[in-house]
Amino acid sequence: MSSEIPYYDVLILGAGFSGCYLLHKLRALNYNVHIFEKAPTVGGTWHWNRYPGARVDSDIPVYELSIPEVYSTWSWSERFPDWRELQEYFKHVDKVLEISKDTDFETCVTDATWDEKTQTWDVRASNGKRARAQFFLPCIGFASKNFTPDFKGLTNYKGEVHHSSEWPEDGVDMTNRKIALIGTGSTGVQIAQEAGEVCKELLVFQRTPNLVLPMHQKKFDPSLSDKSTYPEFYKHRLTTFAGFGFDFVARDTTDDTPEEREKFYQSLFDLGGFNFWVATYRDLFFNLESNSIAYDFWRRKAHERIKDPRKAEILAPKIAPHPFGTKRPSLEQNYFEQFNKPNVDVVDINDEPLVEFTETGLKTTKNEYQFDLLILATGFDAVTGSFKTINIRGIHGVKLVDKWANGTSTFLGLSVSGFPNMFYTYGPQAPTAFSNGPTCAEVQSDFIVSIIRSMRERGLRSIDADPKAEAEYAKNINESAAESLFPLAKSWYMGANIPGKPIEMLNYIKGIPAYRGLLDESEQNGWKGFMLTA
Ligand code: NA7
Repeated sequence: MSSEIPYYDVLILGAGFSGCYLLHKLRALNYNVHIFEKAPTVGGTWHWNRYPGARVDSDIPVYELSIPEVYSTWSWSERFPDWRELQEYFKHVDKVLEISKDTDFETCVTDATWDEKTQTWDVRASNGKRARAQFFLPCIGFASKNFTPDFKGLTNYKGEVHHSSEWPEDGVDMTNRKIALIGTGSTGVQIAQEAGEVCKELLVFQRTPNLVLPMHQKKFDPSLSDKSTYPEFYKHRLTTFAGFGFDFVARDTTDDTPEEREKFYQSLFDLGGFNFWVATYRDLFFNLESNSIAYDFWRRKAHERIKDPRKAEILAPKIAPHPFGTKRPSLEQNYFEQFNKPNVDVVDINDEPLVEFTETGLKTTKNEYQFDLLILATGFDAVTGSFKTINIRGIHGVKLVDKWANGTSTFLGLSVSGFPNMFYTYGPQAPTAFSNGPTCAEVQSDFIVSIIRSMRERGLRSIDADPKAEAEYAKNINESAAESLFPLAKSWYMGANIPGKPIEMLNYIKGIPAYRGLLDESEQNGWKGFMLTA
């Protein structure tokens, strides 16, 4: 092997939650491990998502690493911290775990090729950096390839334009601006709340209403400062469906009387966060009638807050746009109240489709709008898109994008047959979008570390997913999706937000405990489902 190309036991892509956790755990086992990171800092998605209002939607301390050296020396200010605080948190992670020491920043990987002769990965970046490694771990998140729809005439528009995930580092002054915001996902909702406070005018172009839930933000609860309770809590987090520390109740919607239901739903709303989504009746995602009951409650709550009946009907329509919770609900603080202002409006683009951009604004089939700041909160080629940004080639030079062209297939949502010694986190066919990020990242990372350690102990050089096991796993993903209401929504969970992308369930939807069961089953049976080579 050329002496000029650095060799690592393990090369990780990305210094977000997973990358930092894996580096820390593998270093402790004396592996020679290194990170290539596209951004100039540690923090993953929180480096890029710095648009106004960007804020996490999992409660603290659920949303942090369970590493004692990190949590015992850190304190938060709020229940749902914003991007600034998350960036500070990652500086702390870096300081405590010394991530930077083993990271090349501003190193955007373009190619990763499995070399059968040396049984290593050959990884190259756009800045000329290159490395070889026995194990290649892309920890690139589920939302690193952003998406701008092919809007007619967009380049004709002469005003200021920003996609939410490429927000200028020194910010954008929205004060007294005439703002158009396209997209009402989590990002659009967060931006609308900030823009509505300071703008001259805000027009929100909505294709699908966001069935937002009350966040109930509050100052950090001082009782959580007792860090001695954290180890137990982190163990408990692993036993809950979405890794949030709370769970569905063991009854169906119609087991309760209407009065009991009303009380129960209200209690979930009062708790705030994702309780109304994943601490509710266990049949929410499986029974359309039950789901409609939840939607009706949600709609009533929304209408209580929106004064203008026209706006209320657009934001919370009589007919549910999709079953409740089958698109990720966002957490809001004063989203609906923004629309009670005379200078904030919502345009239903189903009623008046977008025609084209002009130099000064946008034409729909019914109106022409003028604005001087256009914000695209149009999301991501989520889950699989991150992998399209790198030319990953496995055995016989097969490209990962080609393998997945007609449908995603993975084993256990962390490995792909034909791509030996490659393990990824928080990506396709894992609990990714139905879980708290750090919980999922840690569960998968622990499994990956166990594999790597066990291979060293057994003197093995490479490991690849068995195609039969992979096919079985994909069947499991697709069958569980078919039993649920998720296919009824045009969501990024199903790849349906990107024109031409195969429509398929991209996540494991049976929850963290069931997922851990699959990982344990493989590990306890000598890495069942994998093929090992000496
Ligand atoms: P999302 O959730 O994918 O939201 C994107 C939004 O952009 C959504 O409202 C889309 O409408 C809208 N969109 C997309 N394409 C178009 C076109 N062609 N015309 C009009 N509107 C369009 O991305 P976010 O950034 O908000 O959030 C991503 C996740 O990151 C979030 O869930 C968190 O987990 C973190 P649609 O709903 O598809 O009709």
